Amino acid sequence: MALEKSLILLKPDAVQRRLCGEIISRLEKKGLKLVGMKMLVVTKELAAKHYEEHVEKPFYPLLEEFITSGPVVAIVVQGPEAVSVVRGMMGKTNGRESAPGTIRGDFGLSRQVNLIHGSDSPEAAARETAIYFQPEELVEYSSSLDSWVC
Ligand code: RTP
Ligand code: MG
Repeated sequence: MALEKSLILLKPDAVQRRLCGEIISRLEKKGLKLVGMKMLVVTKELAAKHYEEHVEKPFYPLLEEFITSGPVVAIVVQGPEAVSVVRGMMGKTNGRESAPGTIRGDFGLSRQVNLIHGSDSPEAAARETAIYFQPEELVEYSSSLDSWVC
């Protein structure tokens, strides 16, 4: 069982719809530990770095417009197999196809405006975390809950 970190963005629609608390609450209740969090507006340059795999795709202009349209909350969570755990909690990309019980399945109907980003591999998590956070902005702490929820 690998202890992993995952980089999460609560996208502009989550902020605009006042769903950040709800989503963070789900992550915390699952047992994931918050080890970094900040609010920022994603610039076009940052968007291109983050979504470098998509820059040449036909949907990128819309993705860029959406992700830079307002503030986001960037979060780093830590936990056992955190990357796949978070991806499971997010649901499929398209909210219409996401299962009930997932974040996108419960709160969204869109393929693009879909509330949350989560790293899709530990390597992506390391790359994306370095885009949004300086090393000193991440915290390390032990918690008595660790042994109960992991
Ligand atoms: P994310 O990277 O944001 O966690 O989402 P994902 O893995 O579920 O989906 P991905 O294929 O990586 O796409 C990145 C984001 O681009 C937008 N998108 N729009 N209009 C479209 O066809 C389309 N496809 C993707 C979504 O915001 C998606 O989350
Ligand atoms: Mg992705």
